[in-house]
Amino acid sequence: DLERAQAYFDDIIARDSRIEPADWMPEAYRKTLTRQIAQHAHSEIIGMQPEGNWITRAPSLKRKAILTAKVQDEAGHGLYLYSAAETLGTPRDELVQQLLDGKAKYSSIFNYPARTWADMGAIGWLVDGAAICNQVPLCRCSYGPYGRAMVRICKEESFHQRQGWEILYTLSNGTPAQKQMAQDAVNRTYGPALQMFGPPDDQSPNSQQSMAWNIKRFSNDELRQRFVDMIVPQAEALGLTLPDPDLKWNEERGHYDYGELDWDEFFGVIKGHGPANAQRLAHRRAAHENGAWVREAAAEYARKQAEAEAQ
Ligand code: FAQ
Repeated sequence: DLERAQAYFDDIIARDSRIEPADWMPEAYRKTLTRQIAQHAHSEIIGMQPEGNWITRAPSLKRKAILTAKVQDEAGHGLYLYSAAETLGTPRDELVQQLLDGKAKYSSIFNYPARTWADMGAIGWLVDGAAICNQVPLCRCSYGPYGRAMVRICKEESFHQRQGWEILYTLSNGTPAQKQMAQDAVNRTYGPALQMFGPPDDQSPNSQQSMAWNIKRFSNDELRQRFVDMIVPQAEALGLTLPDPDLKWNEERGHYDYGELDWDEFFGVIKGHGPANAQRLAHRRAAHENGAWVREAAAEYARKQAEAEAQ
């Protein structure tokens, strides 16, 4: 029977069709998707912090309203993704607990502090830009609930990227000090944004299998290259430079060459040693504890509703 189930699964993958929650799937497929979707959800929730930190200091009412909306979108993405992850069988409170215990990864990028208002621009342009590049192919992920969640999330990320670009454009065309602030933010964010695509292909243990299962459609390095090719002309339009002396057009390859990234730094950050890891987790734990009464109230309400219905 197991053989038949495996053959059915293999056939769905070979036809580039979709696996749904009630379908049989190999345990390793379930495990890798639970890891990736939960890591993605945690990233959205932890990713609210660098920007949430700037809401009270946004330079105008309009900018404050826009930033508040963006951070709310990230919360929505996180909850949406936890729901997609739950369809694989691990309850949300267990996934959240893994994050609070420091056992689950979330994107390396959110372990860097957001130092100035210009970081709101650089995060929108580069971090959301990298997120879109990585997530558009995930709309075609073989696992139905994840692929469908990605469609809506990508639409919102596109708006996020445009708002970041517009912040940088305004600063870049402002006073010399504002332009410098924009350039400094880009200088700080560029390398870590490129590392969002994950380790180089030859150090990426999951890529090959995830691509064979149609979870990932492109390798980490392929998507990183696509992102670099996309942002070079955008940086020119902004009047800003990218902090990489090796960045240059390669006629033969039809792509931009770019310099080696600091992979020691990357592996340090994902092991928990980045500049803001401890602060991000401490803040998330405090928020979780402060929200305990909401969970208790919701559970009590659900209990009373069920009791009333049973009568
Ligand atoms: N940071 O074998 P691979 C956002 C881990 S966008 C931390 O290559 P895989 C929007 C990896 O999990 C950011 N850990 O792994 C937003 C694995 O862990 P393991 C979130 C990383 O899965 C914008 C190990 O290293 N987006 O939040 C990173 O095939 C602005 C080996 O790596 C997603 O999560 C990293 N950068 O490829 C919010 C997208 N890279 O097995 C707020 C979905 C790798 O040791 C503000 N995820 N690891 O436990 C993916 O596409 C994939 O999981 C990759 C990694 C491409 C990230």
